[in-house]
Amino acid sequence: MLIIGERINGMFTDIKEAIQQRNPAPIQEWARRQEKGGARALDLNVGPAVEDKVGAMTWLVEVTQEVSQLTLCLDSTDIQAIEAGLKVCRNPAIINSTNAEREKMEELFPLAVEYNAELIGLTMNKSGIPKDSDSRLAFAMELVAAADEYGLPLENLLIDPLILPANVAQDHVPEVLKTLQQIKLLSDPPPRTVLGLSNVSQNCHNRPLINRTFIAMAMACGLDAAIADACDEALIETVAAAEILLNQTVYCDSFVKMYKVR
Ligand code: THG
Repeated sequence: MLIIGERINGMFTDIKEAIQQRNPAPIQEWARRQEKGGARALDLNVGPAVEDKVGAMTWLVEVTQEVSQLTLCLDSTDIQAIEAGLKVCRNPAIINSTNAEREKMEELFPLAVEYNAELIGLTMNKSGIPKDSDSRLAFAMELVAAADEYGLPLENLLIDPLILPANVAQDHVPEVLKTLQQIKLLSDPPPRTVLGLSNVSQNCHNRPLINRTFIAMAMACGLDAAIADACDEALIETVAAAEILLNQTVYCDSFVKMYKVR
């Protein structure tokens, strides 16, 4: 399981302020903490409140790279901000994200090819997120077809079936699990899958319990990566145990420790 640390996101007040003041310390501290926790990539999102998204994303990439070699996941709906981030990334990045809308795909797939980046494709279009797994799967198929059309290697495509908060969209949760299973039947080799895990528990009680229960279920349905709270120790332990139980890693007594070391 690839854990992409979620914490460098302008939706958090400390990150928003750090971006406004161009203060690298909180960004670099969270980069270190997430890596120590078990993250092997870092999501970078300037947040909704920032005016100069291009300048902010460029700065986020630069200050994060000063302290971390991890893969950076450039999270923005602003294509200019994504491209600015790609320009300063030392290592191949993850673009987060395109949806299945033609206008979006025709900009973001060529960008991913040009920068040898991985690309997250959301199973939605202008009309929003569909409820049932069949409609999510139809968008997944369009994303797979676009990878072929634009020459993006299928290994570089990650499909996100989009999980919503369980307290407002409870009936979506099993549909997302079903979509994860079905995506694995789309092609051979199948595309990989990713989720923004913490969405599932927004405004719910006992968020960590909901998050770690859901990630174990999603892993059993084939989930490959999650944008998640890498500093939640119980979550990382759950992921390590699930990898053992799914026979994805060889059992050893110190499997939790080994998960972080890898
Ligand atoms: N798919 C993809 N990318 C994504 C998401 C997704 N990026 C953003 C998001 N969803 C994943 N990241 C987060 C980060 C934080 C939270 C949820 C998802 C979160 N934040 C607290 C909240 O809203 O309650 C903020 C608390 C605070 O302000 O301190 O839960 O689905 N591809």
